[in-house]
Amino acid sequence: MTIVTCVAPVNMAVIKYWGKRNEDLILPLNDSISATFNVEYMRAKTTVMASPTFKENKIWLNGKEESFENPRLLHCMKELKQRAQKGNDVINWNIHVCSENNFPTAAGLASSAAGYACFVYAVAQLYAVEGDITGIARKGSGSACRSISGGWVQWHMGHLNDGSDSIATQFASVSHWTEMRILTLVVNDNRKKYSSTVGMRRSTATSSFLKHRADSVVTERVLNIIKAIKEKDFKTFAEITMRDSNQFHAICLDTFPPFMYLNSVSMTIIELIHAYNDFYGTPKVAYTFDAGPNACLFLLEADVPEVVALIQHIFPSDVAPVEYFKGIPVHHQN
Ligand code: 2P0
Repeated sequence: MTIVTCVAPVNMAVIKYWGKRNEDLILPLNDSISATFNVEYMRAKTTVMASPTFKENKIWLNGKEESFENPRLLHCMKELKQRAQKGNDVINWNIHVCSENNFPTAAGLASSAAGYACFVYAVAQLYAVEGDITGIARKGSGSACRSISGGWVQWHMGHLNDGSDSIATQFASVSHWTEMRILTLVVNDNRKKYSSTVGMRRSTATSSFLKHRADSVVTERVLNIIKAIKEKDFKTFAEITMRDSNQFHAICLDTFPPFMYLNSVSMTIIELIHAYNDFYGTPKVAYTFDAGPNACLFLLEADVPEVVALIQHIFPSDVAPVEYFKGIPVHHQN
């Protein structure tokens, strides 16, 4: 028997991926940019065992057995086997996979990203796959390609029909902006009503705002936010991050029929952050929300104590909108 265990971090997009131009290959309508969390705080952990005695492939997610006959899982397996080192017997053995997250699954906290990144990374180790594997992780879940590298990552939409240039690359390392912190505010850890896959399919089919975003907005934003991150220009970074989150949620409302991931607590957080930034006359905190009501706040280390105190004052524990609350340095380990 051969066993490999890996951990992969959650990533949080500051320029959002929303909409595909090819559903089978999971090719996005636009580039996206993300920060990778510290793997000690929010991560998936996956153990893959391969044995010639296993009669079939099996997978358990957070202790519950799930079907291995999942087209995305099978797609990743097929590619990993094609890329495996020749003469490696392990690829002919069945595998058992156990994966668990240390944060709410499917509550808009990028659980599928960390999960697929970890699965692909672990099986790639088992099969001694060399070279880029972000394109394989992408076929499990689009955003998973951004959880293979640490630090600050760009997922290039690519332009080739076969998707071979739709990969993720790191453009700034973990140690580049050491003062950066992320606070995660868990407003609600229920499973979301509309999965990202279904939501973005509906938006792609019905939202003219999404088309405008992909054609005329994102390219410039990507260039500007990369420059801001490289220059540690928090003001520009914060403004682009908040605008891009807002545009993504506006597209959800522009979808027909519309849907909304934010709730009233999310909206209160948005108003609070703008009031706080207005008080200082400059952005001190940037919010961003994925496909759920939970907030991610980006801020600099020196401002963490005051912002934590403010959040705890506005949302006292009896209301408890904040269940998971930690200063998270942007960081990554394999
Ligand atoms: C992102 N999200 O950039 C955006 C922002 C959610 C909102 O990537 O269909 O779970 O598996 O490719 O990767 C969630 O999308 O969707 C996502 P699929 P995925 O992080």
